[in-house]
Amino acid sequence: MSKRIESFMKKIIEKNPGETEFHQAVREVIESIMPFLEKNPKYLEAKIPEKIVEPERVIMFRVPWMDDKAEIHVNRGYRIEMNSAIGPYKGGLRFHPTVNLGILKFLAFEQVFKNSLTTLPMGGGKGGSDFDPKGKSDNEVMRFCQSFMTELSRHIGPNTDVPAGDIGVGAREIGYLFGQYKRLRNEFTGVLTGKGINWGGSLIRPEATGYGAVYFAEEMLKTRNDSIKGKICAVSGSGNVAQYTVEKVTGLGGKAVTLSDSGGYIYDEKGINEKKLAFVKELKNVKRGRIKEYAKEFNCKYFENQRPWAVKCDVAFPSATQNEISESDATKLVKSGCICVAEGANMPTTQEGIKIFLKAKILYGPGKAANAGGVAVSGLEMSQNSERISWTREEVDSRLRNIMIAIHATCVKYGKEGKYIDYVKGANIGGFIKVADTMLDQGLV
Ligand code: NDP
Ligand code: 2IT
Repeated sequence: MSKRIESFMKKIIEKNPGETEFHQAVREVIESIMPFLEKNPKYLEAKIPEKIVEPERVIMFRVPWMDDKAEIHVNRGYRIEMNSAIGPYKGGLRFHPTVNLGILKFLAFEQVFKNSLTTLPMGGGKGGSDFDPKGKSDNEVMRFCQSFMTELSRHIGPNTDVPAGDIGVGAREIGYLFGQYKRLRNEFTGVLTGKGINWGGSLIRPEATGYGAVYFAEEMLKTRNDSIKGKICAVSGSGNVAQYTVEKVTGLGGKAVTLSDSGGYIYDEKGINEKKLAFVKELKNVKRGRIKEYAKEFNCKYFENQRPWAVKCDVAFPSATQNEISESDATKLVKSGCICVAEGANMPTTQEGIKIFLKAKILYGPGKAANAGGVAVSGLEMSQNSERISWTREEVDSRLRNIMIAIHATCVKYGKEGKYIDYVKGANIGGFIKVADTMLDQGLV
């Protein structure tokens, strides 16, 4: 590996101690764009790589709240405002006990490239808290969201920073957060995306990440004259992204056979059809139960504390969390005949796992390209809010599809190596150029 990469990474590690996920995300990008940077020294001279890894601003704050028994709890809240070159900071909020600065910085960093790829004018950001919504009542979640927004509200705005959902933040949480923002500011604006349909939300936003990941897989398969139709698909997670991935896979004639949560995975050989998916939506979004209950309901296998990558599949859609595909999982997938991986989650594959996919020359679509559909439709929600109008499902879905096709084309443009398309390189260079050129245009900021 080039000396320049190693000395760059050494500084990153020294300056951001212990932030292993952030180091991992930066390394992936810097390794794949360095040959391009060396051919285009203007970016190196202007120190764009050094600037792009340094958040414009990091906000960290106390979030005190009271549970139903009047006991007081204190969580930590964050917002990473990473890069605003091409538009307001944009990116989700994650509520999960594992949340820390390093994880949110990796997510904010990836978001900058992802948002650039969408073709829409959005900068990158990410935020959240180490709050665990599991086992909390609706009232507890509401009080937490109100306290979180009380501080966050002074840092965000429809033209400044526009948060949305991520792990542990869905329709319910966005509602509570929006209500509190409106109350504090006395303003009805598009300050958050993923809003309810009655109060400024966009049709297709709930579906967008999952549908987009499947559209992206379809584009990848098309390069080999193939399609999702008839494909056995392994999906991990059972939240927002996983649910709508399964819905679109089924809609396009594929067969989704797995779903998971932090307890384990279910394997339904017959396929997760529409009726079974309706059960999952009710189980996860309303009852907030465990995926294990699916196995009982539909009499299929449940594997405790395991991930679904040992199952024989043609296409894999990791849609739970970071680093859920290890080197040995990747090896299993390739050996069992998996030809395509489209990442619904952010950075679900370890660096060693990615090397296995690239070496095997399977179709590997990294998260910042494959899961960009969610934030893309968030961008469309912002446009509709600005105009105070709402588009039909068909209009939004067709824009989403065209955006995923455009992202795929960008990956091909910058990632083609002979007959093979390196989507990692394509997404990283494609995402970088627009942001870097804009940073050059805007001077030393
Ligand atoms: P949800 O909270 O709706 O669902 C998350 C799912 O992943 C749950 O099934 C959860 O299981 C599982 N999960 C979370 N953490 C872990 C873990 N440490 N180990 C095992 N399973 C875990 O989140 P989303 O579906 O919104 O997000 C899933 C992924 O997609 C994340 O990586 C997110 O960053 C990414 N993403 C989301 C977008 C969106 O629009 N929502 C857009 C782009 C990417 P359990 O309930 O047991 O915790
Ligand atoms: O990782 C992501 O792209 C998201 N969680 C969605 C962000 C958004 O602003 O819709």
